[in-house]
Amino acid sequence: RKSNKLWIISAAAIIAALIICPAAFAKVVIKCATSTQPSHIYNEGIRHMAKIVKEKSNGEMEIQLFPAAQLGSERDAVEGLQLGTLEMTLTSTGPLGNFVPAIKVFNLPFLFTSREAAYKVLDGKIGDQITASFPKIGIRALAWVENGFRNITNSKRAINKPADMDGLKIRVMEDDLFIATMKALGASPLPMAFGELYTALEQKTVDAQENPLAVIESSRFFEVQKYLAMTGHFYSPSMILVSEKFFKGLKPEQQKILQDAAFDARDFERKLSMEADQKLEAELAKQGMTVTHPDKAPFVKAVAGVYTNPKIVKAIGGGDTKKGEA
Ligand code: EAX
Repeated sequence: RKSNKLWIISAAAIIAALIICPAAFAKVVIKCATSTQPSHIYNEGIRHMAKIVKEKSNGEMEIQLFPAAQLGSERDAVEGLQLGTLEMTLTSTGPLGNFVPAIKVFNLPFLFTSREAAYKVLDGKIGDQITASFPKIGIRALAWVENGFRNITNSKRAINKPADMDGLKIRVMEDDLFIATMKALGASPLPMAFGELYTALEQKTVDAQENPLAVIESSRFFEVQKYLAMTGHFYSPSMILVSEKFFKGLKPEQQKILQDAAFDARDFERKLSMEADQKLEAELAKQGMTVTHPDKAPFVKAVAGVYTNPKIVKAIGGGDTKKGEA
């Protein structure tokens, strides 16, 4: 008798729990990998997105953030999405040209002179066409976010003109356009994953690197780099990406929650990026960096050949890569 009653009570309790709180029984865990340090704007953007997703799904969906390349490089993350071993990443376009060649177009130096111009293209027809081509490679592109305008740091000398770049060993992201650009400026580029960069600078494997101020500050490159030149030579877009396999397995309402939250995170993150540019130059100077503002015209002139280099043109068109299909 007693055990029968207990059984009924516990069954009722489980049913009640399922009605009140189905999330406890059907949780969607979304692991998200980034390569930058926890305080960087990417991770602020993802935490913002995680909060919205949690609220909108009544706790049914949870984004778990793994920053600082804990789960591997940006390239590893992209491959993880394709395999379905990782659900989500926020990555720069650095490694993406190896998967979707059309992305390389955004790796051209001095392509955008303002954020507004970049947003117009990325959030418009061209950006949409590129994101629409991602499912073919097993990835869903949710939104264009931002890394920002890249500036050059080094441990050797102040940079005021292209000639000051001569012979500098500079780490670049893994794409032929970055290599071609730095060669055109007279430097010796070395492609390397971001996670290895601080140590490479510290041990002087390379003299220089280039990144937006928000990355330079959050990764504490000021500890190992003395000079900062505000060249703004690349506008570096980034993307919020999820595994297509994972996305397809979600309910339509869950897909919508994720997509809407990504757009919200995009606007939030871009604002942080803009604010970082406004305040971090002074902060980095305070940390001991010598900041220069080179005249950009000679730099623009020096890299003009990158736009007409037949190999580069072919690569952007998709003819020079192994895996891409766009
Ligand atoms: O995406 O590799 C880089 O320099 C990137 O700017 C960084 O990982 C942020």
